[in-house]
Amino acid sequence: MPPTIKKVEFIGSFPDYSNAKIPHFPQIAFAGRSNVGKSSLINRLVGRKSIAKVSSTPGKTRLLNFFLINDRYLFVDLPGYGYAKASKRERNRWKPMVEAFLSGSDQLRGLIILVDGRRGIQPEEFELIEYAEHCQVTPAVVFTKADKLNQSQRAKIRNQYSNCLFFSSVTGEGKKELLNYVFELL
Ligand SMILES: Nc1nc2c(ncn2[C@@H]2O[C@H](COP(=O)(O)OP(=O)(O)O)[C@@H](O)[C@H]2O)c(=O)[nH]1
Ligand SMILES: [Mg+2]
Repeated sequence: MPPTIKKVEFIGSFPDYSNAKIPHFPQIAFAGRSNVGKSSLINRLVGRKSIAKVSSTPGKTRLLNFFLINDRYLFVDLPGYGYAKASKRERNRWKPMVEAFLSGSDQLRGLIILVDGRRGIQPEEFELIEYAEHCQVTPAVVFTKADKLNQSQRAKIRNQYSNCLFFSSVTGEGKKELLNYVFELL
């Protein structure tokens, strides 16, 4: 039977994983450049229109956002990076915050790294993949905004990354596959 998300509850936004209010459940984290479509993907994945705020100001979400799924898993929306207008201080804060979470959480089962298919994987994403592996967290890359990709763009990505996943929050493409993948990790 395909996995379904029946219940979603926003737990809160925290700067780290040490907060007592965060229940101890297996976690899947979502990371990506600002504006990559992370909030839209989470909303689409859990079947809620705006549980993860689709921000009109990219880079606004600067904390770790925790969502309780089906009373037994946590989805963690990590802060976006690469926002051009972010202050230097903000930019410098992102890396230690995310790395502290990746290395410090004993509940993390996987890191989903979102990449805009039109931009491709950049140095920041390669670094994230390496850091996740270093922390024994399984990384996976999902190419977002698939509805904007033509056949040749898709073919190029497929040739480079044989088991890549395409996702569109507009058409719902890739939702089933990503849910299957996430529940396998959990
Ligand atoms: N065409 C298309 N646009 C998308 C998709 N996902 C997000 N967007 C748009 O991209 C912008 C950023 O989306 P958002 O989810 O806020 O990105 P975030 O900053 O990564 O959380 C918004 O204008 C969305 O409407 C998608 O799958 N297809
Ligand atoms: Mg967002």
